[in-house]
Amino acid sequence: MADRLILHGMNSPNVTKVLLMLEECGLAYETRHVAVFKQEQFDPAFLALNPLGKVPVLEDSRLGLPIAESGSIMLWLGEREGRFLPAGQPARAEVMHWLMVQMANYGPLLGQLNHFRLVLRPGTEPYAEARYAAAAERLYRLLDERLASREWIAGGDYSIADMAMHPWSYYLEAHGFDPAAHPALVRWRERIAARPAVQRAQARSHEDFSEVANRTRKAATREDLDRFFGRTEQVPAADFTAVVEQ
Ligand SMILES: N[C@@H](CCC(=O)N[C@@H](CS)C(=O)NCC(=O)O)C(=O)O
Repeated sequence: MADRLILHGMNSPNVTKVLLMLEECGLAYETRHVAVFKQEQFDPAFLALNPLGKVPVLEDSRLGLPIAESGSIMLWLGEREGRFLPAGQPARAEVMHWLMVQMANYGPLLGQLNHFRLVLRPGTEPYAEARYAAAAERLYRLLDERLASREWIAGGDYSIADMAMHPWSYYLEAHGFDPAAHPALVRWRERIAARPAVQRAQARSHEDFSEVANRTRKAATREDLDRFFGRTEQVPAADFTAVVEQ
């Protein structure tokens, strides 16, 4: 029986990473749109696939169990296909290292800056915005410096480390940073964007995962948004004075 792959997702960077890998490997796959602004990630059927209630999730008949977390999905596909994840060391360790750097830092910290700089009205949370802007500045700088002396992030060739980083690199301008000050990052971003598989992945994301009709963020109720942004409980105001003085 033919393999069956189903990607559950939305139009977002963590899902686009997986689309990049599926397209680079030339795999056939189906998609299921999860309308997160209408709380579909909390449907019992979806929570059975990923109890954390987040996309992407990949179902692969060859594996027999659903996998969440974009990084682990990419590692699985790299092993499955024997591509974009080097077999030999130290290239394999280097690719894994940079995949983890992306997963542990770029996704979460740039995601927080999205929230405090792009989602909230500017100036609402100056401490949080400044904290994550400083983290983002350091991360964009790190990437630019790394790419100044190499074509790809790790392992010598285009890999899942590049694919994981690429969709997030487009927040550079939206986050208020100057692309001219990050020339190596921009050149790398353009090299990847020119790949036919990347263009196919972006088209597929747009076609399959665009929020449509009454499933868009605009159609979200206050309750939908509160649940999406984790505002269901009152978050107490923080005073760090005592911690600093200790
Ligand atoms: N570390 C996870 C992050 C997944 C994640 O945050 N997904 C977002 C979309 S990009 C989501 O499902 N949000 C819905 C929610 O948090 O309710 C990964 O890389 O897969």
